[in-house]
Amino acid sequence: IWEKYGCEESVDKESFQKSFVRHVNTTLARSSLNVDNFSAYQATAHTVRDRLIERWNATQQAHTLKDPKRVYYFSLEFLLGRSLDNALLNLGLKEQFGEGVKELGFRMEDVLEQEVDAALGNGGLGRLAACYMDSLATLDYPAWGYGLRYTYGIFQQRLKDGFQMELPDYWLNFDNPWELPRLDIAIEVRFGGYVSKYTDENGRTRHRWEGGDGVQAVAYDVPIPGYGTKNCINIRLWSSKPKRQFDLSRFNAGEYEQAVNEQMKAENITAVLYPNDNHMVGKELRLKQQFFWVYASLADIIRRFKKTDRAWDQFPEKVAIQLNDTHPTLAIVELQRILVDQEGLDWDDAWDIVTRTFAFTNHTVLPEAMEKWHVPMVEYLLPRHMQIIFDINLFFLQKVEKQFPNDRDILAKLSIIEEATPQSVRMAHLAIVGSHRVNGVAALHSNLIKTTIFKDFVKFYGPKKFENKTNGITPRRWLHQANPKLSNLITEALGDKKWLKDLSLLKNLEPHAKSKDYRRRWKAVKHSNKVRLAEYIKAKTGIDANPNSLFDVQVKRIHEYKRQFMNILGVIHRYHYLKSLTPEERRDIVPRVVIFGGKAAPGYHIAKLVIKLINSVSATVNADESIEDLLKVVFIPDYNVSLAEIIIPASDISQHISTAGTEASGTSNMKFVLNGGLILGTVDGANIEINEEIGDDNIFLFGHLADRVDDLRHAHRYRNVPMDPDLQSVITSIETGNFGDSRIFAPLINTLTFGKDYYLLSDDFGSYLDAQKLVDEAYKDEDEWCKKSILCTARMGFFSSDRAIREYADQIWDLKPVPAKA
Ligand code: 26V
Repeated sequence: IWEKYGCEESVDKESFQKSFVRHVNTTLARSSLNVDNFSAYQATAHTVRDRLIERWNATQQAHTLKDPKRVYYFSLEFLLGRSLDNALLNLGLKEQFGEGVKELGFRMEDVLEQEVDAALGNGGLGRLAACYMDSLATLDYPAWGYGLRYTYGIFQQRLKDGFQMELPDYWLNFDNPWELPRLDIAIEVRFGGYVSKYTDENGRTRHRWEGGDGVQAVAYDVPIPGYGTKNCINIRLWSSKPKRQFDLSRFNAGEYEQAVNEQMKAENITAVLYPNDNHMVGKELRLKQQFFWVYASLADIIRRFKKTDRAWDQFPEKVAIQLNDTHPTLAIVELQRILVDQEGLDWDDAWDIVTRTFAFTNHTVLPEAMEKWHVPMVEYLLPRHMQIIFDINLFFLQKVEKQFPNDRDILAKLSIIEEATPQSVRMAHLAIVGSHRVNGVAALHSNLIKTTIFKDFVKFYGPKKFENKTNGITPRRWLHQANPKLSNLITEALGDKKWLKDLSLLKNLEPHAKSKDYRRRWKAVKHSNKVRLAEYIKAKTGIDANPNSLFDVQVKRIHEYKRQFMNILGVIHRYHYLKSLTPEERRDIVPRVVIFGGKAAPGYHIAKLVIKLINSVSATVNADESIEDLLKVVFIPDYNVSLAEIIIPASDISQHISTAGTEASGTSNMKFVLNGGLILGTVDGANIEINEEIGDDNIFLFGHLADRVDDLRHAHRYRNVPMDPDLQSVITSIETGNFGDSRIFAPLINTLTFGKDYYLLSDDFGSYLDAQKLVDEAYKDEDEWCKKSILCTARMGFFSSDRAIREYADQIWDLKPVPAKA
């Protein structure tokens, strides 16, 4: 019977329609008379889901049979965006299903628009995890992601009078066809309790973590299909639920309401994604999320390992765990606890297994983003783990002392415990000590961590433990899916779609930059993408963005270090300049639409003021008829993955202008250039490597270098550095009230004065304006610009997440592909 019925469902148009109708009638319980676009989306999604599940099963079965080493990617954030279009393209079903849905009376574009984003992440770190899952699946690596299934993803952003408002993102309002609930996979996680000591049968002193309150972690699996392979990997997201068993003694004691309330609290743990990006807030619930997640994930991994009856010392030969930033660092402690307390291994043997298992990726050097947890809080929630952390630190510092006798200074610097009141656990230190490899995410960043925040660790371990893995992006979503017209034009030039699996093949586009006809068609694609974005802008903001203008884009989280403030101050400068021109002079001006998008953390007041200033400038400039179409300013609300897919293909120039040394890598810079957009940027993060690949002629770099930053900051603090005069006049203009009541902007303007300007806007403003002039000049020669655009795309092969994942697999995980059977 299994053989007879277990065959794969076919994927032609007719079988799609059959399945669509069946899902409408059964899954949705609707009649054919009652199908709107949303139901059509659901029926299509369920049809695709069925195909995904077949592949998911085949892949997991192949992996179970072969029992290869697996990598587990631990990330608190997976910023997946929408799944339907991606799944259709990766499975190669877009055409048949598109035809099928059309004959049923729907347009695929409308159907795709119905899906809400899975927005379980803040920004770069979460989207990187999503790109890496796409590459792991595409390259047939045996991999799983582990994360949390937040009930509320990143908040939705609305604007009210130009101010950001946050609304809850209740994304699970309707059923989510992209997850497979595994209600049978439930793991009890505990908090609190106490540690008891005992002597075992061999006379050894042992510890046991006992008592405490339990909640359940329930698994939800999210299938991730590879492109051009049958392989389909899994992201397992945990959701917190009350324990099945209530504490009966509480009920008997008449504490019904209290007992029920406590059970309800269990659900809080995975209720909400913390909306901070690059800023640590020491909330107890956040620590609970972290422990809940790593405890359940490790229990799951160990259950799988134990099925194969191997000795513990083989664990690192079967399991690699990548820590996406410090958020999952407690996994190091939890594995040590399991091995020592539960499995009875000696401390040193256990620690050897632990350190061979873990590797750690650092994503930021900003001091305010470094995770630290107060010792009393850790002690109260996780008493045994706190003891183990102290022991890990003790044994580590003993080794440090041996290597550097009588150097108290280095002990204090390297210690996992920060000696303040109260003491804190420095999670990055714990992650380094418990991992065999530490990596940064772009060449400059990886060097910086070795010479700044982790330099004392390099003294102790030597440089080899620290390496670089430059980030990458998936070309499937960020070109093929987001920019289908460009994708087709590329495929036509290259003869086939192989480039989607080997992005280095894009280099064969270079000769086409010389073809006038190819350039014409390349330009036409960019133009139609700009028309699409202009329509979106009109619909959402009412602003007319002329697609014949230069589209200048900065979309990313709003943060002082990313300097959206500098961008809008530059816009004001441009506005004044335009107003000073005579009609003849104006004829020579390239019209610009300056587009902003991005969310500010709800508690980050300065970032929120930047949004307000952008909207105030937008209101003034757009209403000023005297400058006509020469300048428009747009803030697109609620920037997210789906919006990025519309915005990025439509940009002529995008801005990546962080203070040198502060943006670890950036990944949207890669997305823009891959789509033939030029970049205006500082010498920071991956901009530097992009420059190396695409050449000086195709990028606009400006500003001070990272090695100057300390001196410049010092000067602001202790000397009277005059403000750049152009910047001064822009500030004066704001203060005069040209953009509304200036009093609200005082805290923002104060960041530049009073001896601060921590992000060095004044120091870079002159060269920023110069670089902008070069952009204006270059854009006047449309044909030359188009050549640059083609060369940009052609030279971006290196930045595929496939390349990045291969480097991780070969150099950190020692992982080999295992193709699922066709
Ligand atoms: C840090 C923290 C600190 C504690 C509170 C919550 C929270 C949430 C996220 C993070 C991660 C911040 C680091 C981050 O997102 N870094 C970005 O990582 C990208 C991928 O490597 C990189 O391209 C960006 O340059 C970097 O800012």
